[in-house]
Amino acid sequence: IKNDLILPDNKFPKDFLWGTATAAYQVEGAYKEDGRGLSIWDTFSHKKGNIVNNDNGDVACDMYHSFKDDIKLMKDLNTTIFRFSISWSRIFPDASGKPNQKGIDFYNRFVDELLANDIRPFATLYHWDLPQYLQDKYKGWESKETSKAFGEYAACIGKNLGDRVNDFFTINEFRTFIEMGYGSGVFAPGTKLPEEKLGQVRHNAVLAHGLAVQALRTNSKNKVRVGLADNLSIAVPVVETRENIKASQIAMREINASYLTVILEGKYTEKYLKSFSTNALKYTDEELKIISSPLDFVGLNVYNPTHLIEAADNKDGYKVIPFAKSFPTTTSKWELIAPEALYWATKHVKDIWNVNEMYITENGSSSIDEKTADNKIYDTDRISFLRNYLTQLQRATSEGVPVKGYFYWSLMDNFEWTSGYSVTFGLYNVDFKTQRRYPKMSANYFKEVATNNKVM
Ligand code: GBH
Repeated sequence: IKNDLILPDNKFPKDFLWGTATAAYQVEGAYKEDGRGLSIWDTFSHKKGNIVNNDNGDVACDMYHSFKDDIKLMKDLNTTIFRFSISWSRIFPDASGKPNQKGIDFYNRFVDELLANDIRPFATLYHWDLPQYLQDKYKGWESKETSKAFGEYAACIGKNLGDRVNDFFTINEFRTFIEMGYGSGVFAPGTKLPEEKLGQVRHNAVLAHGLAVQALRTNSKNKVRVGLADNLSIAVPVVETRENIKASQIAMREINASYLTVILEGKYTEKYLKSFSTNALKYTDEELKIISSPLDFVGLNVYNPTHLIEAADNKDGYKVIPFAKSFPTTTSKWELIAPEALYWATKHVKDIWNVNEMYITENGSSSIDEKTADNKIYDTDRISFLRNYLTQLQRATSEGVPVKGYFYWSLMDNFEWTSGYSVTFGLYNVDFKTQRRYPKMSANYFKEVATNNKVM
């Protein structure tokens, strides 16, 4: 064996940031503490039959109490950024419109602890836990009153945290909480609306995003930076020919028409508008301006591609190719393993919309995470997943795609929505009886990546 072993040269740009992510309802627990009001996810998960094993987030990872220790885990991983979400119903528990100081104090303590540990906080304002009173009073996102309330909540967060938190994401994954919460009804609040009515819900949510961008900027003491965390639909050229790549760009604008496209372009595509009958979608030019308020960065949650695209000589300019039945997935059937989604998502966003700062706000794998007799978790499938996805992200950054940081989903196992605690994404395993955390082998892997700033 020669001594001059040449190691793979797959570094990320210098200053690239590494971190992990969580969301309030999935980790905090303490659902009645310090004046927190109920959210639609409390109501939904307390109803029998909605969640696997009838699990709920009443206790979850109890991060409300354990955050100091959990921040140590972030340090152990050598990460320097952390993405968390704020529970709206801790801040505005009820219809009185009065903010709850104890809720604000919790996030003050949490943020101060992150800063004391040199971890830069990235706060998400909405990760699906709508205050129940807004659902009861206005049918939640079916009404623009909820969009306005979101603007007021953002103003309050700006006032209270905007002196120490510099980076905000408004809304996490429009597509998921709207299509599943108000379309198929399998997520909270469990509403089932026809497509024709869903357009208004989508519009009200992107309007809320725009109002929050403005409110955060005007109410924060510092010059805060604002973006969103979108699980954009991802068009991948089925074969990477010039024609297919072009076609996938065309597809990309269309399949994201109701969220990212309108936010970045300030208008709905013609094709999208044509899918509604006259007056089904109520909006004004003024609202389109608010929706497209300039952003500092775009966050992308990337797990799987949604469309495989081939060039076609038809009116759309592209053709959608079906996913093979045998397409590989993680333990979650929706999570098709296609690392190139990370490359194409970021490259398309740069090429189509000229976005010059992006973060991967979520990416991660659900695995079986079986424990060996000596209590170890050799989640080698998660390591392989990460290596392959990060290789594609490195491919993008090495070509100049401006991705500045990556948040692994998730720091630790947590309440995985309708799957309850049966599906795990964490780098740390959580024993939900004792609340003890155990590093999986992937935690060591991720630490190597963060330390060396390269694919390992
Ligand atoms: C993200 O959603 C969420 O932001 C995060 O909270 C979540 O924990 C993480 O991913 C892992 O899931 O069960 O077949 O009906 C990712 C997009 C959309 C994927 C909804 C799961 C449910 C499919 N998610 N989807 S199914």
